[in-house]
Amino acid sequence: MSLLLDNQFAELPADKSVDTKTFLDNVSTLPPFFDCLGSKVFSIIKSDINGNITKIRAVYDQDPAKYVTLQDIVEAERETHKGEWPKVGATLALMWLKRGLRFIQVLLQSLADGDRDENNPNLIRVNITKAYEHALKRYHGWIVQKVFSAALIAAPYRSNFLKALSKGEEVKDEDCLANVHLFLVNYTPTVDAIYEMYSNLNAELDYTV
Ligand code: EIS
Repeated sequence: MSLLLDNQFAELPADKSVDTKTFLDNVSTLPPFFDCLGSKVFSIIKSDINGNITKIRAVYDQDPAKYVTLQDIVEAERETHKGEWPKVGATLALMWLKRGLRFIQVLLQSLADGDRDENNPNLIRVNITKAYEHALKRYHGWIVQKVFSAALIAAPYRSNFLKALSKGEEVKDEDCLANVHLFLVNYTPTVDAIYEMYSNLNAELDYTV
């Protein structure tokens, strides 16, 4: 059994709009996964991502018929918050959430592609570092980059990580990675679509935390 395939993301429609409810249901399945990673440092990340999801859901729940797609929310907030936007509300929460989602995407893709440190084949630090440099590093000042370094040291071994993705069962690497690959089929276009929306609406910010 594969944790990822139990939580397969929905296929995007032709106009690449992301249905808010389906998206929230899909991403809500990701945070519990952090619990099987062990170290406390992952609880910081889990609560940050949970906070983003809660914020977006709170806006959606106010008026589900109005906020059918994620773009509906971002555009409505642009009208309501004017000067403060986009550093406000669900727009800000989704801006950060999509970076965490991109991190996960690049990490999984790198594992599926077989990127490895030949000297330490059971470590996934090269994969994690690749994901971090791609998705998050430029938004982090030196203190948060130090938190990243701590997370890197606490990162699980490759074998344990793949086992966690297979819900604790011993599954052959190639079977697990085939599932990762399948998961990415809908996941990657969803993350891409959110990035594209932020770029089209000029909603992206590049301040550091
Ligand atoms: C945002 O956080 C809030 O999310 C947002 C709002 O408050 C805004 C205000 O500016 O700030 O400060 C947070 C930032 N979030 C900004 C930092 C949190 C800790 C980050 C630690 C870095 C660790 C990097 C990852 C290392 C992981 C190793 C993995 C080993 C397996 C399957 C693993 C998946 C890991 C996924 C990691 C995603 C990290 C996401 C961090 C996002 C971030 O940088 S609001 O809140 O608007 O909702 O109120």
